[in-house]
Amino acid sequence: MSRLVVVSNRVAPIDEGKQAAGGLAVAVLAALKKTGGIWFGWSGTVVEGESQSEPKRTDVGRLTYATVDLGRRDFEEYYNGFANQTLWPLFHYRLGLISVSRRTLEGYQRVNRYFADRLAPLLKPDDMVWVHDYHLIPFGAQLRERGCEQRMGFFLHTPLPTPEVLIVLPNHQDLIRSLCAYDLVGFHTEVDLRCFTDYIRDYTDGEVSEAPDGGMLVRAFGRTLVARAFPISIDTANLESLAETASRSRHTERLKESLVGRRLIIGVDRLDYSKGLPQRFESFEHLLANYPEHCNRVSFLQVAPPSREDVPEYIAIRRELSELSGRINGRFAEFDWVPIRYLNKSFGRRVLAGFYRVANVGLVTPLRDGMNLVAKEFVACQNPDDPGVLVLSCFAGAAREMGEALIVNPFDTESVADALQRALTMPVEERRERHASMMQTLRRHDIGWWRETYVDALTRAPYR
Ligand code: GDG
Repeated sequence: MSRLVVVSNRVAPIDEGKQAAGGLAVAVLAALKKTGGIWFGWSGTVVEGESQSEPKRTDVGRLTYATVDLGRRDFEEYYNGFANQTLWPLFHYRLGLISVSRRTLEGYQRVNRYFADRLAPLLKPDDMVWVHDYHLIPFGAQLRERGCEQRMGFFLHTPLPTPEVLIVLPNHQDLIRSLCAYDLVGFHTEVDLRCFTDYIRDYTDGEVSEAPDGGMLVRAFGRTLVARAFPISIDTANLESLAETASRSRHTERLKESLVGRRLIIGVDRLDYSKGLPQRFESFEHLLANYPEHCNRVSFLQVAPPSREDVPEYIAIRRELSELSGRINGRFAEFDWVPIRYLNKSFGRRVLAGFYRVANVGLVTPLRDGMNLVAKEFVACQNPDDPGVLVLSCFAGAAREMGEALIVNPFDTESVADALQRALTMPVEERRERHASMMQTLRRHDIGWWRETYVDALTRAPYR
């Protein structure tokens, strides 16, 4: 069996006790544990001066972590700059938030070259290389330039926007050309896949046809590759049992006691403007204003650990949310009840599982999201006899698989309030039915299924 070499911007902390927050880290670790191999990427350390470290290798069982440090300028231009101030907002349809500069683009390309320089000597001819996410789109092409002919796959964890949005990027052609250096390009949904093939048809000389084993065969820029949707998922069985035991934990008990019989709505998100948090707070405000019977009867717990704290837009959204929660709490709070419990901190995986289990409603309303694992985690953690209701944005990739959730438009905050009202008053039979049906999907398509279908497809490369 070929060795799997996974490449991602950030390699999750080696100490598993330190819980990695973020869907990519959880999924990648699950994939590598099964097969063994190398996980290559940034260590998370920023050093003064240039990026020039040699990979630091740590072996844990059959898995080798190989990490390199980033110099301060590269961290600013590649990570904070092009990745998180250009590609992230663009891929999430936030054109008003993007900044475009040659300096950060050069930083992005420089770091992709640096990573390729450091990984190429570690590769064996039969390795399969699996590259993750928007930070590293040109990475495969860089490896090819260094003579690497291994099978190479890429998976995009964000949405891919329509060509009309993508072409806002000055180097859009280079970016798509470098995607075509891979043998297999994976997206979360058929919608993202269609955006890719539309671009190939409309903006290149390339051709697109059905691939015999699933997905689309793309011939473009002198290469042949398969592009296909692989909806990412969660470790369903593991979360089910985690939530079952966590329901009796001290944290869960404390949360229940603090509610003194009130219902609970929960949201869990990295603090990111793509997650629709201001609109979500306003939706909850509409619930209290339009359905006053919920005042002092329902609490909303929003867990939002800060992320990308050096990027100005993230500082701004944090300030906005503090003000908004303060204003709404000021308007509705009673001496014995605070409507919104807004927490800028993270919790352990087990604690979160217990919190999901206690909640009556999971409120997952991103304005745009590649998949959204929280939606799936919330469902997996419910008590099947008395499950909570998922209220889910139609703009999350997860909505395409979880049609039994209450699907909402997060921009339409009054109708989100109506959905919350429906969720809070839904009879138990209907809750059970919707939950059972979503669980069927999550058991069939769990993280193991995602890894295996992707790796299987990559094993069949090269495509001709
Ligand atoms: C990207 C894409 C795509 C969150 N807070 C805590 C915590 N988390 C965990 C959640 C979940 C993960 O982080 C977040 O995953 P999401 O999928 O919801 O969102 P992104 O971080 O934006 O992930 C997304 C994903 O990649 C995978 O491809 O679905 O669309 O944007 O697992 O539980 N975990 C812990 N404490 C927290 O406080 N332990």
